[in-house]
Amino acid sequence: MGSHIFDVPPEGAADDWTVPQDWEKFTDEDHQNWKSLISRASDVVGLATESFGRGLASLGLQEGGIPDYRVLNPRLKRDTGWEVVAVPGLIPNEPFFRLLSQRRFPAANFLRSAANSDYNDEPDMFHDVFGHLPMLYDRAFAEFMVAYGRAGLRAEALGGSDLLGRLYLHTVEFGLVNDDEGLRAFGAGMLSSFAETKFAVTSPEAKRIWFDLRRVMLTDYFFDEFQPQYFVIESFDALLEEMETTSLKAVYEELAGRELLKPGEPHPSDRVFHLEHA
Ligand code: HBI
Ligand code: FE
Repeated sequence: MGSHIFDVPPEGAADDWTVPQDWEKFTDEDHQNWKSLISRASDVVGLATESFGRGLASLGLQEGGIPDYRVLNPRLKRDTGWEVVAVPGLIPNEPFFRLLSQRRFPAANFLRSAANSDYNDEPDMFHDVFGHLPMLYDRAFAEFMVAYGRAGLRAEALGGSDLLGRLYLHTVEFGLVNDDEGLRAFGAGMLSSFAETKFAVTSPEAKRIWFDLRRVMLTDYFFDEFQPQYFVIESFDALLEEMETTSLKAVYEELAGRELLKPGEPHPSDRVFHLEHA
């Protein structure tokens, strides 16, 4: 597992766990590393939902090297109402959920090394800034993220944190959407890996199941290999609507103690998504 995992705020962190991005600390090598990551990743735009490409372009992420959050924020705020804040890595649930509920996206302040540019087992600045930020350009998705943060703050007391965490994983990290252009990717963990995006969106070998809230909350996952199944939402409006109209407290109670489905394990209620229906 990665080394940037914190349960106590590191030196220099504020009460909300944010740290200065300290953009000046990045070396020419870091900027080159960012440029090579971004240049390869532009292949995913054609496989991603429209708002991802719009966000990428509007944020100008493909120009220059590592973006300075002080330069990104006025544009991000104007376009989406969100801002990006630097955090030292994976932070505890409470500050994470609180930041999302405040439309402050927590992005790591370190970049993966060029050595393991293909995959890394913890969110770094490339995963956060390239994978997550452009998706905030979809209004319904951005509102879903706020609703998710608010739900997260309540979930701890209701014993629903793990269930909610799997909802996030199977949508915000590895979700697919069947939108006007057809089947497209929107999950950040997927979009920061061209190979997995290509597989999930185009391969006849990939297993795709229509999204079902309870099903995803009970589905375990891998974090170090391709997901053995992907969930397809019908739209961001539908995902937001479900988040805003479902009593999560009742769902947590209904699912408490239920055995998890292993990654890739089928369930009798699964509605298979057929690629030819895209
Ligand atoms: N959950 N508690 C917690 N803390 C994090 O930093 C965190 C998370 N879930 C997902 C997540 N980070 C990643 O998606 C980052 O890319 C934001
Ligand atoms: Fe992430």
